[in-house]
Formats: sequence, structure tokens, C-alpha cells
Amino acid sequence: MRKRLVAYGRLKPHHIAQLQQDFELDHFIQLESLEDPAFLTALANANGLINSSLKIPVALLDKAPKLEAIATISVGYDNYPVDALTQRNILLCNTPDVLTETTADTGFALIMATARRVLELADYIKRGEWQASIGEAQFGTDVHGKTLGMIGLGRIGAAIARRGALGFGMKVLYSNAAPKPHLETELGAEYREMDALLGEADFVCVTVPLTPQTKHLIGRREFALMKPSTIFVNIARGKVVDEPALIAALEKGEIQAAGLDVFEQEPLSPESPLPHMANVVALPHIGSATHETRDAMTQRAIDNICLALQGERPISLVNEAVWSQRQGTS
Ligand code: 8YV
Repeated sequence: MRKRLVAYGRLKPHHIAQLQQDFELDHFIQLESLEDPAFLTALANANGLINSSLKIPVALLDKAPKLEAIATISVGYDNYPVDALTQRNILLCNTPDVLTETTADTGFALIMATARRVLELADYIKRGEWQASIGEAQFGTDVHGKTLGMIGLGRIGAAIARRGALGFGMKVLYSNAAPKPHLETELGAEYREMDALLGEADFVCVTVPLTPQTKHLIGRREFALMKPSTIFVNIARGKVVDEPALIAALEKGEIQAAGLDVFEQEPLSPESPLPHMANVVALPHIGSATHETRDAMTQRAIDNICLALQGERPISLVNEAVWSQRQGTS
């Protein structure tokens, strides 16, 4: 009997056709609530789930007793109860690698846009205010040759650091759970304790995953350690930063500017002052959002779920323990 798959999120026709070749597919583009009866019926019979942005609570797993594997169309997996999935022997697969360079491009776009005040000055010209040569009030800050402080130096962090060091002659500092000797050799990157990095860097760029340990990693104390000229960039997850502390630091001039792709609440609350602040460039979580990369991420998720449901090892697996257990090696 063919296995049953639930897919959540917008998919291109060729991706849907591919899934329908192998599975009985129940596809949901948007749900008002996780209690949607059609969704719950589909989930009750599903062997697999492919998901872009639904947050999956443990209680939902109780409603999916046949679930063998989940493929998320994202590298981050903070939307999933990983321990509960592992306990239930459910594989969780993600999409690293294919989005690394695109997300690093977005990170660098934020560095450039904040430092050179791109949006603010594009608005200035749109308002018809460019009537004489610009003056010091419109000057920006150099990026090349400055010090880039990376909080987290995983795949995406390393790709941003590479752009900084090799493309812009920046000195790279990093703070990370594990030292990265190969990047020290390749980029001349230097390890720092986080507090020291915050005081030294001209640009502080956050790329750590969201975990209980990194929630509000950057808050009032950390902003106070930064220089008034620091430009802060968050391309990771909003909850890594205490947002009221960030707003206060920007208002008080404790830091110069912020480039933000992610927020504590997404979509961003209409009440948030952040997108309206002159020294903030706010983007609607577009880190990996290009045609090419989203296609590649979806294809990776499809490949992962196909392999997992055929009993083969998925390409990118979050909870390795489930696979080892299935192989009888743990
Ligand atoms: C996702 C992301 O596409 O991959 C991630 O972790 O943040 C984005 O690139 C987004 O979460 C929607 O699934």
C-alpha cells in the first residue's frame, strides 16, 4: 500500500506531481488552526509530513500515531519538539547547505544597507529632498577594513565571515560553542569570548540557532557592551535577541544601527517601532527567499522524505539517534 503524506505550505506544481508519484498526498496551503478537521484526519493517517512553517507542538504528535518522518523546508528546526520526536522514533530532516550562500548574501545585504544607509537615502531621494550635494548628515560608515564579530560560526556564519574577510578585507572575530581552527587558517578569524567580541567588533552579526541556551542571548547587558558606532545584524532567529532591549539600545544611541531579518514575533506586530526607525533596516524573514534557493530547499525536503519513508537514510537528518536505533546500532 502507498504511504500517506501530509504537505503544508505552498508548493510548485512539479513538486506536487513528484510527491503524488510516490505518495497519497494531502496538501494544505494555509490553516486557520491546527484543529482544522480535514488536517487532523489527514494527520491521523499520515506516515510522513513535509512542512514549511507550521510550529509543531508535542500535542499534535499524539494526533499522528503513524508518523515515521518529518521533512522541514528550513535549516532551523526550532519549530519542532525534537526530543519528543526522537522518543517517538520519528525522523526529523532539515535543509542545510542548499541555503547557506543565499542566507549569507542576505546577511551581507543587511550589513551594507545599514552601514551605507541605503533605504534611508533612497527614501530621501523619493521624497524629492535631493536638491544639492549631500552633506555629512547623510554620510554612512565604511564596511571594508572593519572588524566583523560573528556570534556563531556555523555554515551560514562562516559564509558571511568569508564574504567579510575575502571580499571586504574585514578582520573576523567569532564566538562559537566550538573553536573553528580551519576558519582561523582560511580567514584569519580570531576566537573571542562573547563579551570581548561585543566590545571590539564594528559589526556584530548573529547566526546561532535558537535553542533554550541561546534564547535572549543578546539583551540589555550585551548591547551595553557594544560601541556606540556598532552595527548589529540578526539573520538567525528573533528570539535570540531581547527585542525591547534592542529597541532601547537603538533609541539611546547605545548602538548605531540594526539590520534585522528576524523578529521575536513573525509576522512583525504592526505596533513594533522597529521598521519605522531611521537607523533600522527590517526585512520580512527573507534569508533564504530566492526562487533558486527555495526550490532547492523544497527539493531537498522531498528527497529527505522520500528516502526516509523508503527506509533509507535521509540526506540531512536532525535526530541521528532515531536512525541509529532503527539500524540497531544504539
Ligand atoms: C525558512 C529559515 O525558509 O531555513 C530556515 O531556518 O529561517 C528560512 O529559510 C523559513 O523558516 C520558512 O520555512
